Amino acid sequence: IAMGLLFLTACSSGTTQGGNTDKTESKGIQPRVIKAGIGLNEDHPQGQGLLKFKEIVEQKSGGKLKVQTYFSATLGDDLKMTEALQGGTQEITIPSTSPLVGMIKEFGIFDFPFLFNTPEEADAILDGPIGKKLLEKLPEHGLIGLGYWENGFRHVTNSKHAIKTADDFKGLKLRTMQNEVHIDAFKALGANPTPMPFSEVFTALESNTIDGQENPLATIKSNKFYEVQKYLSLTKHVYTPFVFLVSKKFWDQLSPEEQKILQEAAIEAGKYQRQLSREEDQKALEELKKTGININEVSDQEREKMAEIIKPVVEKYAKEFGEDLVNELYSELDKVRQ
Ligand code: TF8
Repeated sequence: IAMGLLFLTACSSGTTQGGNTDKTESKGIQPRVIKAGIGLNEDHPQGQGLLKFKEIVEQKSGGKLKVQTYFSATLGDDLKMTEALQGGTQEITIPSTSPLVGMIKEFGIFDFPFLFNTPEEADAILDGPIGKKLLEKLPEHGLIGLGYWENGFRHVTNSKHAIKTADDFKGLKLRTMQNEVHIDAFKALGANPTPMPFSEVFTALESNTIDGQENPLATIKSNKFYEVQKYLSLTKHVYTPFVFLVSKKFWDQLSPEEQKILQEAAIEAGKYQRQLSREEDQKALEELKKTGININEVSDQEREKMAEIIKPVVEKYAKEFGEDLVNELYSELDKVRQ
């Protein structure tokens, strides 16, 4: 009896310490419905990764935690869904880090053009101390970050002409993400950047409100941009990640057991998602060739020229995001490259 009492006391003090009035630790796994929305389609690696996450969560929870999936921005664009997480009306979303830079400026280091050469370099930084440090900034904004997934290397499409040299950017009206590094980088190249949410891009291309956009091949394929674009130039000008976000309001109601299930599922599904994303990057190129869009390579020499033109922009933002952080980023990258 004495031991039983001791156990009960330990449990209840554990929960009051967490600041919760309900006894989360004794709840184990509760039946819950988790609303998860993303901006891209179900057939995109982001959508397939979310389905994998759902499968893992439902299996690990014995069917008690149900993940309701919403694809193709039906719940809104990246920023709107992130706000819904903060307000507690949606539980999960997986946005690009780029539009979150208005909230946490340091995420902008991942928007530096020509930073990563391979997806593996990105993995090492995102899964290492720098990636972790940035996830730790999320809770004060009402968000929990469970890790990074892959969006990938971005390439430019447009309706005017092939981009073969740095000069070819001049005068092009290009949609960018809502992100100052991207806006300033394209300005430096002489383009006319037009930031807008992703969900508006197809229509803007179709109506010629803009000449072009830039995204990874899987997205250009899945969202059928080849139907409204003539040229795809393999600029590989920047790698951008996704971040797996959970509403903190929701997270704080979960038992440690439930939190563990979501954390593990986000990582496990993320491994699957990255793998798929890399396979799809290759496959999408082959399939895009069949659509009739004009595809051209961009020489390393021209990509270096572009990087040179953008360098002052990167230097400006390195100061703004914190030189210690940026120096740490470069030295971590050096380690990975050895
Ligand atoms: C963009 C991003 C998007 C994603 C997605 C809609 O261009 O690459 O594809 O963030 O959530 O806005």
